Amino acid sequence: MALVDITVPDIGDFDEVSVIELLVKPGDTIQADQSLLTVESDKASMEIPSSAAGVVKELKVRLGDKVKQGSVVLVLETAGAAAAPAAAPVSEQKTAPAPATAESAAIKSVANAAPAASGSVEVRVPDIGDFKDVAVIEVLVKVGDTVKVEQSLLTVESDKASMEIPSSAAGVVRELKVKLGDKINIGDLLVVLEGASGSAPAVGSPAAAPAAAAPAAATLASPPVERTAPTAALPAHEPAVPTGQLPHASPSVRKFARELGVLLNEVKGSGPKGRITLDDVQGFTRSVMAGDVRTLAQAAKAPAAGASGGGLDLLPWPKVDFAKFGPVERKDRSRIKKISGANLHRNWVMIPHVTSYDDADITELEAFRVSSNKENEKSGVKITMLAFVIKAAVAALKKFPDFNASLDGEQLVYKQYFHIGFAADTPNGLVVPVLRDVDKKGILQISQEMGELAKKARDGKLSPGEMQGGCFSISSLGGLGTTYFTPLINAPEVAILGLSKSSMKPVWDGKAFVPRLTLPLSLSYDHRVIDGASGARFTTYLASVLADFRRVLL
Ligand code: CAO
Repeated sequence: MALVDITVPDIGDFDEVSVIELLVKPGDTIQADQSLLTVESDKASMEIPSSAAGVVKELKVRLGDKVKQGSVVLVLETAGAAAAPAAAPVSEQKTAPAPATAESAAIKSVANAAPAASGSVEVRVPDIGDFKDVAVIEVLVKVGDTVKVEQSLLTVESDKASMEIPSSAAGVVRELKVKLGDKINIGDLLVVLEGASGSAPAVGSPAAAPAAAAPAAATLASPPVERTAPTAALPAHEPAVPTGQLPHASPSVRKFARELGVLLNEVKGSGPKGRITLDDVQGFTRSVMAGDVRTLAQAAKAPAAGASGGGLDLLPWPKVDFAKFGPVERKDRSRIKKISGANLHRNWVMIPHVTSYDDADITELEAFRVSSNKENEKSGVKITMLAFVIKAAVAALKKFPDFNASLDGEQLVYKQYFHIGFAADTPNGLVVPVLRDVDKKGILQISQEMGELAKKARDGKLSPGEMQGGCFSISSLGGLGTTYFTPLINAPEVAILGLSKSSMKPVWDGKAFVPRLTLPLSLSYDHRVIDGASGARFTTYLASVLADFRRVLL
């Protein structure tokens, strides 16, 4: 065991910098290279790493203290002999690249701002020390933005440090030459500014940052955003940092937030000058998990609960001891039932269903079906009414394309293919195989493929691909009975047709009641996409085609 003073390493041109964040406390076990504190000058912030591993015995600095190279930061109890000299931590020499100081970066960026076409200036990546192929993790400006000299244009990150790249000139962004994820190097073109008003004035005296002893992480920050009231989090809808301004946080906090999927501009910083700390990100995450706060993304997806009527606010499911009332047997639900049940529940809750009911006169069609089956007896393919309804449904989908669409955010996707799903009853539950390109197939082929798919469904041999890509579904209970029912839409489709058992009904022909074979139709549609009038037109047209298929030729 040895007690070791951990001191501030060579931090380049920084003379005296303020401690703005303490990242460890007495009793903490730390690793070599772990960040101990964040310091900040008026231009840049950086994290000071430990040169050794051990347990923190005593902190020698407080928030607001000024430190410089050689200042003792803390006393560490290490397992072995004394740690490596603080000013040249071994791990940093090996792994940490040397970010240029803010001053040197700004000055070098001047040299890299070159006039392009008249009135425009190309801003390039300044000298960023040893950084090579650093990834763009934030683009802070967009085409049309007016930027000032020194305003941060983007944030880049290596495996050890992140830094902001300042603009060397002022003007309006005419072209943005980088995007998220791009890898950039010194001299790469970043933006073309129009109406550029010249390059950055030199800040301080130029001096090269010593490569070997640079801190493990540094952020070349634009002037910090002024924020006062420190709170951990705030309800969504209000970004904590106004759009266009950069949340102020150290690289490790940024990395932590990114790992959690937290957007820093939604987190209110409690550190000096509104800096976002690790605790702020954790506090924000806890609040979101507890439901006290919604992220902007959540708020955009769902209406607010409470006064506005959003949120289901349901009673818990009743818990009943059924055995108290008589003998019971428990069985696990089948895998298909669990999957289809979850899908049906979502569709029922999320889609505003309307069902319209109609009757189709299929007297002539049934006669044709029976005679066709006789003619095709040898083929072994049996034609059922469902095959005709599938074909008639495609004619209706062509006439009313809204029914062949899907909702995608604020857009409707109109499909130009006609794949029809049909609900198949199997011993394990309901599945919906899909017949492809029905518009290009005849009744015999449809019947044959339907028979094959239905058999596969019953045998549990349908592949996932055979149940995907449907545009519209049909659920036929015709072989079983029922008069009408409400079929549930198979999202992301927007409509489904239910068929019940056909029966002879007396129909008034203007002079007398005549017996007609009547097929009950139940059409459910998504009212967000289809209005009631369209629903009525669809079933009316469908019924008319089933009554006389020649209508599709009109
Ligand atoms: N009216 C009167 N009779 C009908 C009919 C209708 N609308 N539809 C079918 N029939 C008759 C058929 O002509 C056949 O008669 P025969 O045995 O005399 O030839 C009999 O009913 C059985 O038909 P089928 O069910 O074998 O064939 P199909 O093409 O109509 O249906 C399939 C195929 C796979 C869709 C069906 O077997 C099935 O599984 N249906 C259940 C679907 C379901 O569960 N839907 C509910 C989903 S929501 O929970």
